[in-house]
Amino acid sequence: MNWDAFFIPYIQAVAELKVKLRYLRLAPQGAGSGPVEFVTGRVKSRASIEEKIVRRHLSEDRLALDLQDIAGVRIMTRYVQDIYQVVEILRKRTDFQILEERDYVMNAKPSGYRSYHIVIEYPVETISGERKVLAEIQVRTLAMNFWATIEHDLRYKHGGELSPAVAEQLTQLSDETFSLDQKMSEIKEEL
Ligand code: 0O2
Ligand code: 0O2
Repeated sequence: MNWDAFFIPYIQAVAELKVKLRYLRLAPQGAGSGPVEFVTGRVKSRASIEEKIVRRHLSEDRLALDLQDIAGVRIMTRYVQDIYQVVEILRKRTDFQILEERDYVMNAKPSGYRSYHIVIEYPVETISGERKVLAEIQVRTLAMNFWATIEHDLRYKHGGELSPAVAEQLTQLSDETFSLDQKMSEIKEEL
């Protein structure tokens, strides 16, 4: 497997999507701020891909089809309602095609994880012509990002597994974080 060549279209896709999606920080009228606070992106590491190949029994020549998040972009919003505004905006775009949507905002994962996931097919112009790659866009509030970042860090530092007691604590903290998000939304709606 030539990993350097494999990664090229994904590196390009992440770089392009970051530049394009960062414009959502601007308000539609061009003044003030839009629904987005900040945008980050990454190409999945080779080690992380190899770990997934083993865990999910994937075949190397089907990776581009079976792994939807080799290219990953994250859009952070301030309020919960802004997530849905961003999703609406993304649905109207013509520079990529949405293949799948997963709402883990209203349907949190058992861990407590919340985020809106959109899998897209994004065309990149390569030396050998157009190549469509899959990319995953995660849309979440700052609070959801705070929780997911810490939880991911703790889990990673403990070999991917947390004790049931710690996992339970984190799930409870996710509920508290979401309650904070909902209170902030209410204040915004009231003003
Ligand atoms: P700005 O306008 O200063 O925020 P790059 O593509 O090189 O710019 P890099 O190093 O690849 O960025 O990292 P990544 O993870 O894609 O994105 C990092 C961006 O997220 C940086 O923005 C950070 O400033 C921004 N960021 C991270 N945490 C926060 C946060 O809590 N609030 C805000 N507003 N931004 C955050 P840039 O690129 O420096 O642009
Ligand atoms: P990383 O390090 O973020 O790249 P699977 O990929 O099998 O776990 P599925 O259904 O294929 O699950 O994809 P899903 O659940 O739509 O998206 C998986 C990604 O969502 C993860 O990528 C994380 O980024 C995020 N995610 C999902 N569940 C959790 C969770 O409980 N905690 C945190 N912190 N993030 C979560 P990766 O590949 O696991 O990791």
